[in-house]
Amino acid sequence: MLKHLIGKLFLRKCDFEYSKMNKEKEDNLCWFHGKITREAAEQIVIDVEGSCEGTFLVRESNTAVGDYVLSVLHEGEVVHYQIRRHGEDAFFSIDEHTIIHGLETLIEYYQEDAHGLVTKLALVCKKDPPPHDSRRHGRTNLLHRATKEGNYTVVSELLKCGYRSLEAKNQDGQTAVHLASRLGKDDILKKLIESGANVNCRDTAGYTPLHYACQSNLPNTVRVLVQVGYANIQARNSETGWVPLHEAASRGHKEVVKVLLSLNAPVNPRTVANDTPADLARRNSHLECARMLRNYKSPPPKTHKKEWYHGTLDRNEAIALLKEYGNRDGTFLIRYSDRNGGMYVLTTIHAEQPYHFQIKTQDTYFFIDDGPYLDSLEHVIEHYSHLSDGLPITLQYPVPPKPKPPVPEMPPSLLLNGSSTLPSRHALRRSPNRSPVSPASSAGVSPSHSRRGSLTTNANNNSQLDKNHNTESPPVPCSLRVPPIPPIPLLPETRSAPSDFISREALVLGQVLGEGEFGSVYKGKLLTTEGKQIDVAIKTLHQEHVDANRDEFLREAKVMMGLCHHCIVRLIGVSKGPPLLMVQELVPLGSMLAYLLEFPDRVNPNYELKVWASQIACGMKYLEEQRFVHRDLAARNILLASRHQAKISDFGLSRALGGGQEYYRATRGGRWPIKWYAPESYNFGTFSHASDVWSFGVTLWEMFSYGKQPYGEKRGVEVIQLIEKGERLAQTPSCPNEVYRIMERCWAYQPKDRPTFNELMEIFSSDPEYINIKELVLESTIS
Ligand code: ACK
Repeated sequence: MLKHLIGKLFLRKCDFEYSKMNKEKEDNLCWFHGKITREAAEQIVIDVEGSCEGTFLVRESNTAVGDYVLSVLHEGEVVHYQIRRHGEDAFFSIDEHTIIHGLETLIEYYQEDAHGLVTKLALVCKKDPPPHDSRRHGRTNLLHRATKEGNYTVVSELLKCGYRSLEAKNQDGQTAVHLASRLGKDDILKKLIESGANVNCRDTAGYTPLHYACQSNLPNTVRVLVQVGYANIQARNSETGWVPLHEAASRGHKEVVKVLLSLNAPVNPRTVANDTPADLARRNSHLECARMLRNYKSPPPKTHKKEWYHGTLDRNEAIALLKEYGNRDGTFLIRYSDRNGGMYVLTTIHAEQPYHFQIKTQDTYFFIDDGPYLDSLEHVIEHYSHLSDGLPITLQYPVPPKPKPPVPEMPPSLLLNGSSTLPSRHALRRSPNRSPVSPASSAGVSPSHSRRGSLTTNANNNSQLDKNHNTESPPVPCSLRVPPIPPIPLLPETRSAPSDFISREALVLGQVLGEGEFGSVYKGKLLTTEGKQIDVAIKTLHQEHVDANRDEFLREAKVMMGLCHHCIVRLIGVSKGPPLLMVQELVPLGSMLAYLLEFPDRVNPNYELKVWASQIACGMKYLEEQRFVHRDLAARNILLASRHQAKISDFGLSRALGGGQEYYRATRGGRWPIKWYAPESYNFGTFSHASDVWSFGVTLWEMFSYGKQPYGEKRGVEVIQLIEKGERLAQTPSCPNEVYRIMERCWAYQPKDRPTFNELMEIFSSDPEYINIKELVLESTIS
């Protein structure tokens, strides 16, 4: 019966006869000797008739499954090269940098030229052609033909007889599984899968069978491949990076898109050109499909942060924890790393080897390398627990954080006795992502702020300094004079309550400026009611922080709503989200601390630093008039609008003073920046304008030391002991004597002995060095 059927197939297809040329080509491929020993290989290469320089054979590796070995004759000796297989597909390499699709293509490559081997390959020691599953392409065989014809009977008869060429590839590098998937021959496909055929192999064009089922709009075939064959739903085309969802979306195949999503395909994978499926659908005018993808809500993740998130941890600490936890393949944790400006890192184990992957953010998404955009850290873990998708292993065993000692209620006077419950330096940092306060930066590593290009000075800065009409403040010295801030036609003039919600549609998120405490800060555009676009900074509250920090985030917005001063970053409004967004004026040069670390040579201690000091004091005086205490005044929280304008930001810890009260008493501890705190704050939890003045002194010290970390590596508890003993931060070489004397006054133990912000503003703006201020400004605008 089989013979008869096959006969019919042979007769109908004249193209089945292979040409002489093909035959020769195939003969040339007969360098494969199966699983022979190293010694046997050497014998064959030396003894073969006509043996010469470059005589070679390929054999199966005896040590690593799936690998091969090339044995080649060079100057009378046989040299052996391991041919490593990459992944399950037919990708191979001898040297790490040259990965080639198909063992036969790899051999051809080294036949053309030595490409770093001891010699180029010449004479073939003839035996068999390489195994099908190692090849890039081959020629059409009976199984291909029967599959194409949809002849289930022939296919099943062939497979029943133990047909050896299940993985054989045709001229296009396609296997029978490719053909069945492309043509929707689902019965045949199931049969092939049942017989153990590989569903994830790639053809010459880099496509897997699932790519073809999606291209051909075959939802049922897609189901068979994924549910029966466990096809990799995230297989990327080796050149374009397209995954099956890109194929379906770009063609507007909505049903297939739905099936893929229902089978847990992530909705936002990215091509090499960074396109998501929705981008491709829109570009090809499949608008309904694009809308469907855009509106798709990924299912809520089943995992929770508390199972694997460790906060700030360096790589050695992380590796030690994984080891402690058994060091099994797929053991993992997420940590926050202070390096390079701060980022989340996934640390996992494969074959006892630790791997670290940066988790980057873009808009409100999280992603690893060229992997899909995912909605939250939890979604990242969920995704990589189902699929390795480029990682060496799927995530399997979360390492939970060790319980931390509770943060003490204030007043923590006990801490003075050296209690170890004081939060660590990491925990005290309010905005961990601002690397300048991290250990790395204190060791002299400055953060990379690519957006901070060369400083743009323009003539306006000069004229701004000459103008003298800030309507809210009394007449101020020339360094503090700026034109009034024009109102943005979006908020009512009163701006008294955060009811000024900005619709999400009016906002366009651009590049990430940096990482805030609860989420990224983006540069963006705001469309005003007048149809204008203004540059803004957009602070986000990541989904994972919403529950814990929504109130604090909104409180910051509420404080800022009531403030309007040129030395204070202005809040424009809030977008309710999700995600919750805070829209602020864009302060183009970013944090003063980063600027000091990055461009110390652009900052003159007798000009810029004194101008900024006077502006900070001016902003703080205004804050005092509004009866707010800031509680987090530090160089990291001062932003620079230009080299001539500093602004106070980060009001997350700020509090309003109640009627007639001179201080605010905190009832809870938390991540307190102890190194910036006055004795009455760390001892009794009281915060006043005078305690802000202490912090101002520490900020001055940071400025005049060009971004050094106060008290170096000392821990909070040690700093407290030092202050209590009467010691203070030491004068640094770049700090003028008269400025250091001001700092010392700010650090008077008794609050009443410290200068006021009004006095500080006066001191800095009437500094005798200021006599030449105009010339300095003029010089800087010309240079
Ligand atoms: O030094 P940076 O680039 O400046 O990094 C931090 C980061 O976001 C986290 O706070 C930047 N940033 C915050 N608010 C603003 C703003 N209003 N304008 C410009 N950059 C901002 C800050």
